[in-house]
Amino acid sequence: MTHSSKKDAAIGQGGELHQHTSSDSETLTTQQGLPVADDQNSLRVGTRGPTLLEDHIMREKIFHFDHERIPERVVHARGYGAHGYFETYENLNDLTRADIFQRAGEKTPVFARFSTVAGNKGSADLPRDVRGFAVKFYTKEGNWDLVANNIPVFFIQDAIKFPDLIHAAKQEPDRGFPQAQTAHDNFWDFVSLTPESMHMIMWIMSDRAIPRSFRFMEGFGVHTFRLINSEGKSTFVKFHWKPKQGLQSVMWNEALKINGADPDFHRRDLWDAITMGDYPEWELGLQVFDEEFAEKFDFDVLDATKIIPEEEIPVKIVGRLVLDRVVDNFFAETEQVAFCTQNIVPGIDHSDDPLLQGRNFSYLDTQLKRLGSPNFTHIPINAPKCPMHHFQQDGHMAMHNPKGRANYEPNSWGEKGGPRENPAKGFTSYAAPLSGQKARIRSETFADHYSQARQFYISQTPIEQKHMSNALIFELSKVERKDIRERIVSHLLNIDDDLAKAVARGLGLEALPQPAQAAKPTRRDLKASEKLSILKNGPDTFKGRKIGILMTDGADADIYSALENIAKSEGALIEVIAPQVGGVTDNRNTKISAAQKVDGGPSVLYDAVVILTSEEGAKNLVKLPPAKDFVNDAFAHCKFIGFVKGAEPLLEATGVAQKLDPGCLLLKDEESVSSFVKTCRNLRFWEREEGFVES
Ligand code: HDE
Repeated sequence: MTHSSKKDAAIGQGGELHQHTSSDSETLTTQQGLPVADDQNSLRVGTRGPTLLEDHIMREKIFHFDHERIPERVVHARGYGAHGYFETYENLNDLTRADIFQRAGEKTPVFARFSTVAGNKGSADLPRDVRGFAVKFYTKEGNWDLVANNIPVFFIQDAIKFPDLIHAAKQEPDRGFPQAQTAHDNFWDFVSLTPESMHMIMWIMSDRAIPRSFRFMEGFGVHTFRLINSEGKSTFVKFHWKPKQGLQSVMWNEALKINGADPDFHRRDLWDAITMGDYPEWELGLQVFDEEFAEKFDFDVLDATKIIPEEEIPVKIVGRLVLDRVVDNFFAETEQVAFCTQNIVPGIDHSDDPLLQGRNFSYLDTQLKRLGSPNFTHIPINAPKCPMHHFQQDGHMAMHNPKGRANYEPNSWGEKGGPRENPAKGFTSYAAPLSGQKARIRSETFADHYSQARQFYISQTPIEQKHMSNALIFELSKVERKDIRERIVSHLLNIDDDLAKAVARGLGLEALPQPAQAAKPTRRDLKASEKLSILKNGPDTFKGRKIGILMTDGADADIYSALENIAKSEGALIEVIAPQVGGVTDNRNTKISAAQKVDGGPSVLYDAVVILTSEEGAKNLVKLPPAKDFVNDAFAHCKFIGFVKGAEPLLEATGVAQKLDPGCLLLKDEESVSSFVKTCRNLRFWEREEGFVES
């Protein structure tokens, strides 16, 4: 659409002056296609009289507006999506007949949506929460939805507990708050009475629950699924997504501040990365195992509160997901996309995991409520991209309606009678032999709730362990009832003594409670698993990360251009923060525009920072509290700080000059800038963390 800049002043029917733009764009119409002459004034009697009910143009416009909202998702309401493709690395026909895995190099279109779980649609991006990682593959044999999370286990073992879990996690029903957080009595009350949640509690109290962005987190299908090959042979599988960008999280104090500074931090990050051509990628990994392994494994592979350590079953990488296109319209795509765990394709099948079985009911059911019609598959984002032929018909908003006389099967209309079933090509469920009594029971093999929780804890680095105890102390300090706090500590005693003691100390408990009674002997000491730690699996590059450069007039032009070039060759971004968004003039009299005014670009929005000021400029920044916060926060959040000599007045005023450490690097020439950017690959200077003593 083109817009001419020619503006005309016109007198509306009511006599008031308004501006309109004359252009060669299309004529504005109503939904019925009626050309609109005046979109500024409703139809009324006289210049100041009542509006007429007859004004169908105004009524249509307001009627439509009144109905713009659809119900938000009951969980995972806040999310952000993007388009891309999945590229198959190799033919997997020995494992599965799924069409998507047959041809190396083939690309299948996908739509992915990332989300938080507990918060409402308008909440912030960085609460402590699980992240959804849902991918719809538009395969040639139907849509396959891998509706995953960024944590490989779940809180509960049986779907019947899901409404209780979610009620407890979301706002308390009388007061309607707190929003988007689990730091309240109801959540901790429920989990303290649900020991099976303890493994998941370890994960959500870790930094996994505050990812740096969607691009830097893993995804997990959680349940065991089945792969079926063309001979009908079944192999169990767990699905993994591994980010090519490496794992990264933020610190809790940082997350709290990011939510204020930029509640859209994660969605903006995804949007920016894709629109700048830095397409995020994940590799799809499979953990495949047979019945024999399932039998001898320490835990039940149908129990969604358990993982299979990668050391026991390595992850086989079979393809990659690339997100390379942002949405054209948030509502049409991200909001209306409907993932259903029941959407599987020939060659993939469900297992008997009771959580998965419940999900298979819930997703279809919830889409009907949310999208209002069983025809939600007619919405383009949900429609398969392969041919579809069926006899389902009518219903609200039916968009694809069959032609011809036959709308049932079998029929004897010959070729005109429409599609026929195809036993050779069609989906068949794996013929698992089953028997048993009908009863509401849970298998004994689901009973050990603590061993893997402990395994997760001991697999973390000391810094990560400290973040976990701090997270528990933070959350439980928001819990009003002491008995609930104590009940959690009694579970922690079944996981790790030091953790339980640290949390009890942090809560000011006078004495340790008795360990929680456990159905199974606790503390089976499992081997630590390297893959469970974020810090042990960080990136070896600073690619895709962002350096915030706090600049003033008179800044050193050479250092700036070195930063610009070296960051670019690393694949990292720089962003200038200045006292005014108009920018600064460097010491060569060149104007450098700023992306942020200093109070709009706090250091929490960057992975590393540089203080690039003249001495005069630094003295002026001392008078701006947000400039001091910029430095103080960067230091407190263990970020690498590059600075020039001129920055000293600001470093002194913040007290950072007095505690400079190897994470603070003086930038004086191209070489020092280069080693600063290389150092940034470590992401944080953790040794600085306040009160942290390496054990
Ligand atoms: Fe979901 N979940 N869930 N969930 N879930 C939904 O479906 C449900 C579970 C997950 O971006 C809902 O369309 C039950 C595990 C994601 O649109 C709903 C149970 C995992 C998304 C629902 C679970 C997930 C949802 C709400 C326990 C990780 C967002 C809106 C039995 C493997 C998808 C919707 C998107 C969404 C039910 C547990 C992942 C109500 C009953 C485990 C990523 O159907």
